Amino acid sequence: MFINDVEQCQWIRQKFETPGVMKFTNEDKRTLLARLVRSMRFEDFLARKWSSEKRFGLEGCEVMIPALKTIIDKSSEMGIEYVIMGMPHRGRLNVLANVIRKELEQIFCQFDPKLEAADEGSGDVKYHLGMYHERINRKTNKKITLSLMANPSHLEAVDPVVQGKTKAEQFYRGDTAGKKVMSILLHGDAAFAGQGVVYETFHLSDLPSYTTNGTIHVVVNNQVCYRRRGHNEMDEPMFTQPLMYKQIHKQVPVLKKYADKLIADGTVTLQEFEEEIAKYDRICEEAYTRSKDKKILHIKHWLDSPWPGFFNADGEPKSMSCPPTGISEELLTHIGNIASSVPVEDFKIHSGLSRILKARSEMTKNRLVDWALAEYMAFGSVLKEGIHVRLSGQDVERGTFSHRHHVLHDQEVDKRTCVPMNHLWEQQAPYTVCNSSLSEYGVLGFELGFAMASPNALVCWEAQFGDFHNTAQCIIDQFISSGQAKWVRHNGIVLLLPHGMEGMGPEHSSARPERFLQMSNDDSDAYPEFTEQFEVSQLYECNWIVVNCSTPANYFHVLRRQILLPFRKPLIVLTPKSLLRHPEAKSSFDEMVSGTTFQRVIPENGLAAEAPREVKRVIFCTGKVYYDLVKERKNQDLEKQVAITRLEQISPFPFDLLKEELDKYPTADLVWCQEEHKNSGYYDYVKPRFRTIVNHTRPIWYVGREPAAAAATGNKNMHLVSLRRFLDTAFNLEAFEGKTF
Ligand SMILES: Cc1ncc(C[n+]2csc(CCOP(=O)(O)OP(=O)(O)O)c2C)c(N)n1
Repeated sequence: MFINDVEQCQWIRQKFETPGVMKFTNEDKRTLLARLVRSMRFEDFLARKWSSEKRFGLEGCEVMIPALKTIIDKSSEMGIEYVIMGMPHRGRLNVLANVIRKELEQIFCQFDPKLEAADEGSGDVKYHLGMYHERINRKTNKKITLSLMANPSHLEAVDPVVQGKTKAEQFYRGDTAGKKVMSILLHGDAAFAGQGVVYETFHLSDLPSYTTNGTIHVVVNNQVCYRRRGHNEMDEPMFTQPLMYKQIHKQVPVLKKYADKLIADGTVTLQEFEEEIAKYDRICEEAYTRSKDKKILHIKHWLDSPWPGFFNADGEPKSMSCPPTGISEELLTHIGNIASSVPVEDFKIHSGLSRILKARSEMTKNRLVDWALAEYMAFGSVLKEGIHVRLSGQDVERGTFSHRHHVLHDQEVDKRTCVPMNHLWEQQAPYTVCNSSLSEYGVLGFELGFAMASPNALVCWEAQFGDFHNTAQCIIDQFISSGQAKWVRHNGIVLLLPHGMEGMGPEHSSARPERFLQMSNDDSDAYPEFTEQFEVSQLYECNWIVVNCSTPANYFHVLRRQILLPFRKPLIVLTPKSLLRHPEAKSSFDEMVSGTTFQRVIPENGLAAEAPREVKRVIFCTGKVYYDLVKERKNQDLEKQVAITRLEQISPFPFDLLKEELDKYPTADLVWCQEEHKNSGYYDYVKPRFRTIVNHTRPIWYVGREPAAAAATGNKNMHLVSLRRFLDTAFNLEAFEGKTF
């Protein structure tokens, strides 16, 4: 091991190399033996009862259990109240049983294939589930909370999630030095060495808004210990490692070795040792008998982050309504004024920034917002309601497109900064805006973990450009899209993904909305029943919400709705780039004041809507292409003939509002127009759903770019030619004449 810090080297010398430092008292030895008994006999018990089940046993490294228990004892002694753990499958049931102390019958009944699941969702295998438990630490007699986080098979993916949750627990307790909450991460040696996310997670350790002030890493190292049964109990390691496994089979188990030693030196008697074994075996047998009485499996009993008080006693949302998201004119003006000012004395900002703040001030006076100001108002208003807001990602403080400027930098005093959002009111929740390290997998995992700790925080992660989210794909697939289905765990994280075809090349263009939509769980073929609660129940049923707002006001509303809903769902927002400065992409306060709401669909409201029977075509679209379409329609003088309706919430699909829109134009042909290539964007998602609404009686024609392998062209001219071509088709009212569908 190479460490170039003298202080750290001295620490290791003192703690590990001082002669006699590893000596145990007799009491320590007896405790160690009793813990080894539990560790080994638990594995033996499972092996006896369920010999043909995969358990990912700990055999060969049983000492992990006493080691973890010692770490926890010592931490409790030093004042730790909460330990958050992440680990792979090997030895996990043993950790649950003997470290966290989950009731054994709850573990054993997971082996019963006949038990029905009581909770919604599709569940997960037992060695992935999480756990939360408050107990008294026997050594210190102090209360300690232990939580093991649910995780997917993907080794090490849970590491940043554990860190994020740990940071959040520290943050909400004001534990700035990490003296009360800590994390322990367990690793296999191969995964620890090979998985890049381990290093992405380490990398966060020195950043103020990400540090957890140190983590204990335990590497289960098969170069030192061994796996008696190979990867799992169904494996035959002799196939590939015959000589090594001949040696392994000859190994005397550590419990026997240690017991023999302690019996020989008189620390325990053989009888005491045998009684300890008999006692634990009896505990297992009794729990096994009790587990037989269980009729139903409750995955909710395996939650690693319960949110006390957020749901009702049955674990249901306290209401089923979308609260109003508009706010008073006075609040809008107040936030607008702070957003345009420098709320501390003697602080010199850059002249370019002065211009931006001046423009904000003008907008506020004129009762207008652009994207940045709408976001300011959304965040600022929820802070007033006591909701912590955290925005994390690369360069988020300034904003990749230099539009946000949430942190002001004094031009004359180095490192002097000011966050006006934290100066809104005397009494407000804190706003955390933090530039992350250059990582997506690690940072998105971290924010997801942060969002898990409390339902009363709006946690947003912004990708520098939307396409970079794919280096965090594992967090999206394994946790965000499916976390609730697998682990009944809600999460309200917001992903802000800059998206749009601006002729900037194959990268930086697409946040790949098609991938999010493909993973959305709403049924394309089922015509839903439009009850009064349709809008909110659709949100409750879905696995995540995907939106692409075309106006700042709608972005404001969707951010507020996210935190005001009585349940939590991940929100994927395709955010704009050029629209950030587009003169038309502004909203009036009128669209944000009390009484206004998020518009899932923005129907045509111009000339075409006045005489719908005269309309020849309805173009449905989402996001930025709307502005290109409106301009082109005006150029071609087709405002009476062509209606343009915007889909703002793409998933869950607003069947109800689109049905109204389709019914309104019974004789028009229907077009879906997108700027993305045909095999990307939204088309594959919206097409079957539109067809379901019209019961397959009317076609929905495609207008947009051809299918392509790369997300966008690298040639600016080709970009403009293809834009011209599809705009021409969109307004060619004969384009689909005589075509069959
Ligand atoms: C990201 C990922 N890739 C591959 C696998 C498949 N896999 C499961 S266990 C394992 C070996 C892990 O070895 P090690 O980290 O040394 O842990 P051990 O099982 O030896 O305790 C592999 C490759 C996985 N679960 N996750």
